[in-house]
Amino acid sequence: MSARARTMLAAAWCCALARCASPASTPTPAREAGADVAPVDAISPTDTADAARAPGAFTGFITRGTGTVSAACGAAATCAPGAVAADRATTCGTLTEGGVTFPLPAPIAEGSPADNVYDTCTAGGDVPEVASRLVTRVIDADGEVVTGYLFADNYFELSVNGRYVARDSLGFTPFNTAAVRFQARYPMTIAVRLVDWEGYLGVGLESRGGAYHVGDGGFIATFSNGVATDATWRCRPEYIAPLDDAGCLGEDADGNVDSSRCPSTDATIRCLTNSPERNCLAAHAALPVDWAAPAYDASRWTAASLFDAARVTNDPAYTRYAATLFARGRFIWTRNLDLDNHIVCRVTVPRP
Ligand SMILES: [Ca+2]
Ligand SMILES: [Ca+2]
Repeated sequence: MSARARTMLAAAWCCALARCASPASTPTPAREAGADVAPVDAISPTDTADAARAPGAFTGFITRGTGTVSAACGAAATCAPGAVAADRATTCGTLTEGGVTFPLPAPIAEGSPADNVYDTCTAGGDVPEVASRLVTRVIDADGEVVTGYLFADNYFELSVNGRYVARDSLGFTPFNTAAVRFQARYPMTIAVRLVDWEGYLGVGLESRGGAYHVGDGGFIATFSNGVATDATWRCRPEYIAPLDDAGCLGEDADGNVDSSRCPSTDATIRCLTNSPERNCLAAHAALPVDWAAPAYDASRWTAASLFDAARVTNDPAYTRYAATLFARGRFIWTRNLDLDNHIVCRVTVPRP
């Protein structure tokens, strides 16, 4: 990796660690809208020398093994006494390799969490009165007031027109359904950071019955102005794990990374049976710092992939509202629902 590339990548992740995740506080770099972060050379812990890459090969960063758990995690919540306890603790951490520190599983915004329509952590499940107590987040005072409902497996952060609106109140589990209200003008850019959370930070794994398991993601949202998650959204992965070998990753000329050719099941990823906490690899692609900004041109990002609800979840946080709040939406993600653990998606809609 060249010194310039390392500096650029380090700056991007230092920004992430400084919790610049709120798009409102993300500085817009002095470059043309639509320009992508300059590609960086592929690097592996086992091969740190600059080397020629095959055309179409991944140009991001590869790490090996788990990171360090942080003392605090902004996406963790303390459930009420007597509530359904989370079966998976929400932890955050970092992994430093090659002079670059990566936030795990993603940088977490410091902004206020969204209210919930369904919450078994701090409420008894359904919260029917939530719509009446939503506070409108004013992005543009002359804009339209919009109410949205969001379900993420496992975590979302929402921004509209480049400004932070709300984040998921529960990082890992239990699953929850969020409600938001904001006021914003058209054209309206709705952008989400999405995380399939993990129990073993840095290798994209969780524990299922004591065994290592590759969890999957998924996100669905509908908004009162007619917007809903569908194939018109554009998505890009940032953190991909677990991997045996980064050679399965592809990357097109527009910087779209594709992990769909990589082994993606518990049975086919070899490192799961070979001390995964030490041996599984992860890929980290650089995101443009202004990825959520209205001026950023995401038209060349890969279109969101659609997934059947049955492939994503059977949790009541979704199924109780599948035919009502979420009837107009589809579950979206990048092309790999299993390995792509931290992704971003966005859509820009003209005046309806
Ligand atoms: Ca959640
Ligand atoms: Ca996963």
